Amino acid sequence: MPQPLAAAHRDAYATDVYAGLTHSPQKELPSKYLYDSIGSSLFEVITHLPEYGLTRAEERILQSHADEMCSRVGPVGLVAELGSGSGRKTRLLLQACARHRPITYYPIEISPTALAQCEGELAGLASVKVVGLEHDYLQGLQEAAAQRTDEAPLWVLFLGSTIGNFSRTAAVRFLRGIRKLLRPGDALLFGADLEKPAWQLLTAYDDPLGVTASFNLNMLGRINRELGANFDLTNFKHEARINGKERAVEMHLRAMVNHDVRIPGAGLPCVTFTAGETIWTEISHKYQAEELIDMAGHAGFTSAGQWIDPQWLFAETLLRAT
Ligand code: AVJ
Repeated sequence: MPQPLAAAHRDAYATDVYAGLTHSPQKELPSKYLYDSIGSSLFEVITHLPEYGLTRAEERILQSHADEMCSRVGPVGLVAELGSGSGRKTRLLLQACARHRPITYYPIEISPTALAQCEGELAGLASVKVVGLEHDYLQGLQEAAAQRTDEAPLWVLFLGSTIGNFSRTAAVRFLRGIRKLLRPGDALLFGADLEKPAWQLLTAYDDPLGVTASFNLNMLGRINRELGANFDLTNFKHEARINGKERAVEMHLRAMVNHDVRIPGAGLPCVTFTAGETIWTEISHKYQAEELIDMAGHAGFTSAGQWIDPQWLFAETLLRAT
């Protein structure tokens, strides 16, 4: 009997937690696990913080240019979004597209709570049929692409600079993975945060209100809840740091005292932490605008336009599969 989806996800989670916390010398946890229902809610708050301008920058770009983007892509029938987000930004694009013809929108998301929220947010849009896909990105995209009924282009959205969580090499590999599922004429719109001064990145990823700290610490709270662990969150401190070599900002959780933690659900009876050591939880790469077009070129796309927000340097790049 095939395993129910939720159980399969739990096993993958336990396996990843095991691998990450036994990784030596640098313990790590994959950033995709920041987004359970508490983490997704905290991230939503982060997007409203004055210090974190990224999401609002992307919203401004879409507000001003959604119509133009849609006319450049042409009359699409299907829109697939990798990571559903809150739906606020997507609404602008879907409304612009659906003015030309009715469309089906596939939000793709492994988090059922995020998916449900997005479906709820966008359900009422005229001429838009919403079909959520609870899959990882490429699997979901394959599923969406299989639903084509005509020659109309498929439009893939990859917003919010989620691409920044991949290494530069993995990002190109991922773009290539998307390209393989597309036909010539299909389009990809992707958002990416641009390089900016260290002070600006450090306050954006370590805000004075402490929301990002809570967002990061929730990584351990989630392990307590879902894998029966006994992390004492007060033993850890949130840290944002610049990685100059990778042109990125990282998040870590720093252990403040020597102590042990038990994680029964991941098969870890005793994880030892030494005062001062960290768990690496996220890397967010920052780009140069032209570099993004280069990366896409290596993955089989050509640029159909790029829009940059001057107030918070962020680029929206529209690509066509060639
Ligand atoms: C949602 C991955 C784009 O990397 O800026 C926000 C997540 N991390 N604050 C980012 C995040 C810390 C965010 N992304």
